[in-house]
Amino acid sequence: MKLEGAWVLLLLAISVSSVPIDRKEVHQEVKDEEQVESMDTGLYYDRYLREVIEVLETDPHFREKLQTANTEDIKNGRLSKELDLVSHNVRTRLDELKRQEVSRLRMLLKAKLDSTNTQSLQMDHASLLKQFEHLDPNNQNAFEAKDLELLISTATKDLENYDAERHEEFKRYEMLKEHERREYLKGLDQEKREKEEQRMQELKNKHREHPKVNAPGSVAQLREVWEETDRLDPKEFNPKTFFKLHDTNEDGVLDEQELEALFTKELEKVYNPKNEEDDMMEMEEERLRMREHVMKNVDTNKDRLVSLDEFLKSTEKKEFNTPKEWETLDAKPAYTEEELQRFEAELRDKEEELKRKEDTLRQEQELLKERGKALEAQRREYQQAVLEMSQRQKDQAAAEGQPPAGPQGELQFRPPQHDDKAGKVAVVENVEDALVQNNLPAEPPQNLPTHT
Ligand SMILES: [Ca+2]
Ligand SMILES: [Ca+2]
Repeated sequence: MKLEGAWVLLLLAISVSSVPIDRKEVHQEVKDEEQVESMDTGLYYDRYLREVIEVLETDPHFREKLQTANTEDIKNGRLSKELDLVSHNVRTRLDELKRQEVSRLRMLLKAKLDSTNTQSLQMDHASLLKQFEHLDPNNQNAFEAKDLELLISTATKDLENYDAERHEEFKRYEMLKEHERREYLKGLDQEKREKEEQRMQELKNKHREHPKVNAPGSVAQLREVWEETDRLDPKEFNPKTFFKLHDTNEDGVLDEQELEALFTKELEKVYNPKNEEDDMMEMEEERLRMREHVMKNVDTNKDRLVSLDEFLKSTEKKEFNTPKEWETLDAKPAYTEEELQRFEAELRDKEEELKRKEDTLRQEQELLKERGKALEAQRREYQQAVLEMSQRQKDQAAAEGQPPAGPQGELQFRPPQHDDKAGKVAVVENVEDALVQNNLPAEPPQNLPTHT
């Protein structure tokens, strides 16, 4: 599972929260490191982000600044300025990380250009690198304050867009599923189609039959976790204890992962990986919706983390105690018919484009074959010409009573009546040399169609 929103600040905060002083804290540090390890922001530069943070936290000065920094300091770039004061050794390691990242991005660019068949011989790396916003492309060899600032701001922005992108991705997944279903049904005869349609409808109905799902974050939902997962007495339900129990990394806040873990019990009422009718992709979408619902109501300072204070305040609200049923995904379709039509049109366009590319390739192949044949014919013609020329030379030499010339034009005294063959070969070699020097076409003409 991905940690979409416990963004840079959290990563930074986790790193600094672990200064080993006594045994207990050493344990804590091990736990924190595991935590950082297990987190995946889902960003394509996730590894670079983590490594930069890891290196930065080895610097005592930066570490100290981090401990006193607040969200604003980090967001507005004030923290990045502290980079000028970190040790030389740390700077060198950061420079190295940046060079590695730039080199990785170059490889990505190259792979992308190769896949689109763009002529990449004159690739302008410096300007192409500008499309990556998480580092400063103007300076490819050193990690500067600007790099840290860009890394933090880009990661924050990207993580904020991440949920929206996930919803969009899910929608496309559902549309593709429906498209394939319709195509499959189209290919059947009427009798079979009706049977299949009925079978599919039954599965759909079966999926919809499930116990009622409690609204995430409501007292009913939390009590169920308390009772069935934590195995505690329902009469003793206590929000503060509940919070502490589920703050599994003990950093004082519930992050998105910890929150999402609370919904497993509810999700299991609807989704079972063993059932044909239950789609686990839908389960993950449902989990995301639940987390967003709770964050919207509970995370009042919008830092994508639930503090104890925010949590306790939410339990005092009226909605918390009013039992409400959660409307699951199957209640309404993820897309409209028009959206599906548009999606199918896009699919058709893509298919046609692929077909066009295939046709072009086939034509090129034909052209190459034809050219090969023409070259072969040309080669034979030259060979014939060479033979004829050598015969003429030989005849001429015989007529003049001279021995034929050697490869270097030297005289070779061999009476033609005794050693006919050797003389012929020597002359042939000579003529071939002459042909090459006269620049007769040895290469095919360079008018192959270019790739598009
Ligand atoms: Ca936590
Ligand atoms: Ca919060």
